[in-house]
Amino acid sequence: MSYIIVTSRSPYSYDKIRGKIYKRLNIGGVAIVLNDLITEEGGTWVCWGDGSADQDYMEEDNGKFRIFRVILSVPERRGFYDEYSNSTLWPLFHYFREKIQHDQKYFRMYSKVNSLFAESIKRAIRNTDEIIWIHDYQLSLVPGFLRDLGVVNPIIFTWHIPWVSREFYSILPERNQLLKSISSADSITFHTKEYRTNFRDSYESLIGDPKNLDKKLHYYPLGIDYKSYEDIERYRKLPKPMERLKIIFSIDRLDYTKGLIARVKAIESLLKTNPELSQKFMYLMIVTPSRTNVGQYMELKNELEMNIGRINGEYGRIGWYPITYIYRKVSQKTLINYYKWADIALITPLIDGLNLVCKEFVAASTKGLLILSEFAGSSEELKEAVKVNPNSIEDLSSALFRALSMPETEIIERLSLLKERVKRRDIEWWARKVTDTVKGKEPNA
Ligand code: GDG
Repeated sequence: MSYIIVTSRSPYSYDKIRGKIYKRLNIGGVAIVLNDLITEEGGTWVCWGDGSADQDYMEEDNGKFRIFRVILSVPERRGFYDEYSNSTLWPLFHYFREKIQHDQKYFRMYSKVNSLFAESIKRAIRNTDEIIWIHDYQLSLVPGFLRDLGVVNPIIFTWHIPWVSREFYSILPERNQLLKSISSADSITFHTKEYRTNFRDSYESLIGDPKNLDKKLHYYPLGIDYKSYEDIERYRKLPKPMERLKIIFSIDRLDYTKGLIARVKAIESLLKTNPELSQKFMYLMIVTPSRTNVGQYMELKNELEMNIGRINGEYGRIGWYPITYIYRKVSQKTLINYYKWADIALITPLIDGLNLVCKEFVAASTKGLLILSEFAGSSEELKEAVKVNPNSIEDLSSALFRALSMPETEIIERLSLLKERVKRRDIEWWARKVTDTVKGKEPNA
């Protein structure tokens, strides 16, 4: 069964630096399994060619599969990606009403770019059995454009972020266009039951009877490549001065949905109410640069760093700071090493479609405790984590206090139950579940 995978991000790009061409790999998370699937089954990957030399590789055959790249102009990139995708849809689908920006001209650009994707997909189709698998909120109008172009192939549309309640969704001026397009796919998959229900309710209140939709709507939480986290040995020992400290760890993209400010304030509150914990732990906070062209993200960086500076200034001692903050991307090997070092993973998004970091920590750790936000999509599955309301600094701080004094036997018991579930529902399980939803389906007449 051959596939046409459609994602906004490419599996790899080409950059030209001082006259030489370099290949840049973008593989991570979902892209790994999509790469495996298409390498095994064959097909075409349609994506945005964002590398500086990608225009020379618009239609490439790498021997395993083909890549068709959509090349965008600077205004197209801005309207499609920075503005409508990341300044309208992203805050809307994460309930950040005050951050939603809207401008018709950016929607027109988003729509134009989605139609460019649809045209590229149509050129890629070699027969009507090929399964077209489209991913995420940047490409919500693609299924509708494909049907308008007369494409009859089975289409799967996977939504990776939350789907909000019908009242909140109704804020979006283009609410009907998105719903109609997505529902022209043959299978629509979400990470949780709640997002599926919200989509159905939105459809019912804005478009009409959702009866015909019911058999198309599914929810399968995304899994991880479990073995790649479990099998890697810890390659560096904990540095000597850190050995006597409990390590609290987190890694997130710099994003206002991730609850970063409340988290550092919880560290402050923990030290304020429990001064005896001074010099007993270290919070290793890795924050990865993200969407640096969007103004709101840079404001958040300033606010976060001001808070960290203030807290370290107030509670630090010679040779010890409560928060070790790193603002840069780390290698996969280093990340797995940090997961293995950690006594506590503090994963507390205000809202998250799923959150893969908590699953990766569970796979890599042999001793750690997971503190997880109730509002992460993965919270439903990861029952043995210590659950917190990330909006309450008191709740976060008392969960940390409890975690720091939890008996080792309880931590290990929780971890082994979590491991069992994350291992069983891994990324292959997810891909199989999702693709099975259209297997054996006739092309649309
Ligand atoms: C969206 C949804 C949903 C991060 N920094 C580094 C690094 N990472 C890796 C993590 C993890 C991935 O990036 C982040 O995934 P999350 O799921 O935690 O969050 P989002 O990026 O917001 O993803 C989310 C996801 O889509 C998938 O559907 O779960 O809810 O928001 O894999 O490990 N990896 C390395 N260095 C870094 O600096 N190596």
